[in-house]
Amino acid sequence: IGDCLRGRLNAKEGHLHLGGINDYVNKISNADRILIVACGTSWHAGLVAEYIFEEYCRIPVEVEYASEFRYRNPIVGEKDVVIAISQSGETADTLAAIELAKSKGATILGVCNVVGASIPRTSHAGSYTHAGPEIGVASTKAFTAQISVLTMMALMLAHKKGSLTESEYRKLLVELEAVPDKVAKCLDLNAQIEIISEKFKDAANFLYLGRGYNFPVALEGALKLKEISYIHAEGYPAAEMKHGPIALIDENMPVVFIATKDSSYEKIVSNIQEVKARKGKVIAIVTEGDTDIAGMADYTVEVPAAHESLMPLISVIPLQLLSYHIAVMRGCNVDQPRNLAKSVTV
Ligand code: F1P
Repeated sequence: IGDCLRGRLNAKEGHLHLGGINDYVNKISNADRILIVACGTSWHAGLVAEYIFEEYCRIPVEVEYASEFRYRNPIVGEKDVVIAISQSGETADTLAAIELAKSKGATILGVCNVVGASIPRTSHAGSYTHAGPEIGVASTKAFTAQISVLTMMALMLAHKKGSLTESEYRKLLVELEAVPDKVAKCLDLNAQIEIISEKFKDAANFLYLGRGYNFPVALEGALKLKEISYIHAEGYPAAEMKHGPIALIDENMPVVFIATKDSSYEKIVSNIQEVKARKGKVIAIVTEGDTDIAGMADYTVEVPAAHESLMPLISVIPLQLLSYHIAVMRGCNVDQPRNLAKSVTV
């Protein structure tokens, strides 16, 4: 676990350093719940964190859009721990949400890219991502860096709390250390994804579907496409497809499935069959060597196998590349998309 979480630096409110979470382990372990507040891509990272914290730490987690939370009259108290996730550290809604939670006595942990930004300064503790600010507007490395940090926090907490055994903890750390090489392998998929992008660059709509840990990845894939290529895209939990989006599916609808081998694999395979039965065009992100889905989907992109809780770090990469290539082919400025601000401060 990185220096950022060892709590070597003294966390003090209003200071540059976030100081890790060491001093807050008891507080978090005894919290009534963890409340995650964020916007946009950071909110999607928060959803992944919800699954991870609940799985390993067995603490209830709620994920709220900061922009909703701040304007209602939420029930927050001293036994709540709030995690604020923000690339820029300046997002006005996230800042207002944590000020509100703080005024009610909650403990605030920041997860942020930009050192010394307003959100880390307002937080009691937390961690920088150590990834540096995004160069462009749309968050990409922030998503993976935020999830990495939140995963490290959850594993450390679960280990200290005893909800993960020593051997499970060690095994997950080894899996986590293997992630960078797997991400590098995903970047080698670039040429293949460029070819797929060419086929779909003129689509009017896209649907992204995933289950479990890959559900937030579906949301993030859709958001990236919207943000930089201006194609309407929706992300949905695959199991919810039958409650509405299935009506949209015909031969003109590209459906991106994030269908890596995990505990919901069989179910997502049947969702792919449902889409194919309605002539939808399926692009599937699958685990290396998966020939079953390859026989059904129009296009498959193979990513390295990983523990299911770490898969978002890997499965999001081909989706980011897909959005990038489609945007470039449509002549969009991927670094400075229209109407978007790098940090939304009002
Ligand atoms: C949140 C966010 C980004 C998005 C865009 C607008 O920012 O919604 O996810 O890509 O740049 O802002 P932040 O709180 O993570 O800085």
